[in-house]
Amino acid sequence: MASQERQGKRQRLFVALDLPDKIRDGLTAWGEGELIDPGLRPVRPESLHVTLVFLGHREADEAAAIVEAVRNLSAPPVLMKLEDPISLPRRRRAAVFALPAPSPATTDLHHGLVDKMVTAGLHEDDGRDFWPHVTVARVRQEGRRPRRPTAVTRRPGDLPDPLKEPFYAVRLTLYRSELQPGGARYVPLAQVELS
Ligand code: 2AM
Repeated sequence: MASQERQGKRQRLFVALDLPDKIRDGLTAWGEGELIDPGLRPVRPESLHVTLVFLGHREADEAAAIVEAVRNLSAPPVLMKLEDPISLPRRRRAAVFALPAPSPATTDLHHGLVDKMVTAGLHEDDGRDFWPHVTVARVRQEGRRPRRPTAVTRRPGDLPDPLKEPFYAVRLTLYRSELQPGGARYVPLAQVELS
């Protein structure tokens, strides 16, 4: 899949807010103590982000137009904060652990970005509610058919207080997601500093 995508075929794209290094480092240190259940696959430090718009699999010409559109964006700094981890889906066995990131500025940015992309013919709004969050770990699958998430007995504990202080997201990045055996790798294609 990844090599096919690199050969100019379809690319899996999304736009995200990047977290400041201090927050990424803090989350990484927290994860080293808390994301330790063998059933968990912690997200790589460089892959921690808040997805703003998921664009799905796109042809090379569309991807080029999206890169151009993102390069021409400008956005003010975005204030956000993180909350203690929750698991999803809510009433079934955990498949992912994520930190809610409630932030009116992020929600405004999401809607503004969706409007621009839709107007430019680069995206179709799926109408789903936007839920800003940082995914910190995915749960390994077990069994063959049906596959289901491994039971996680050592659930991640709460964040330390300094990681729950508000902070500004540093940039907006268009990523290509390359699916690999060890987990997805995200390649930045266009970046906009928020200032
Ligand atoms: P997640 O963190 O909630 O899993 C790359 O896969 C990024 O795009 C991830 O942040 C992921 O969100 C998000 N993503 C993947 N599929 C998506 C979908 N169908 N709708 C919205 N976001 C999606």
